[in-house]
Amino acid sequence: MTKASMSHILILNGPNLNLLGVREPHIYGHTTLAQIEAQCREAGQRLGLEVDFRQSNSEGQLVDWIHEARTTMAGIVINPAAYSFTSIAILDALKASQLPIVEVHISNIHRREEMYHKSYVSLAATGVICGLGPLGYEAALLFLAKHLAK
Ligand code: CA2
Repeated sequence: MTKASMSHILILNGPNLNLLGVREPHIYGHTTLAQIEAQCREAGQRLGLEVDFRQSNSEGQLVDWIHEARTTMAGIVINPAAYSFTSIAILDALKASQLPIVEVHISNIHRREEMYHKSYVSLAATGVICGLGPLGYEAALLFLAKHLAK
């Protein structure tokens, strides 16, 4: 890994998160994904991290990006959205990456219906943040900055 990639963080967002701030604000709030990206870029600058922020509605695309991250990134922040509860493919890709991984959910998944309680992705995550709203992404970056500086 080069010196540049040692501070490079991939932030992945799963299906429907492109609708943030537009639909269902009572659950997910009024902040759009573009605003969360801007907050992550700002936090990254403060913390000395380069942030690569992406969203896809496709499971295969997310798996491909995780594979790519194995050799180019120092850590992953992932909000897998609905794939959290269904995707063994994403779980396996994350495990294979051998990178520090923070799973983020904007809402508190444990206060929601039972189908949202068991995330496969958590089995590969270094840590899990949920219910802090968009601030969860910044908290994840803060953790990774400290973890990578060790
Ligand atoms: O709270 C989160 O960040 C979630 O990962 C969001 C997922 C949900 O399946 C997880 O349980 C928790 C859903 C993202 C869908 O986002 C929408 C945004 C606006 C309108 C409709 C869906």
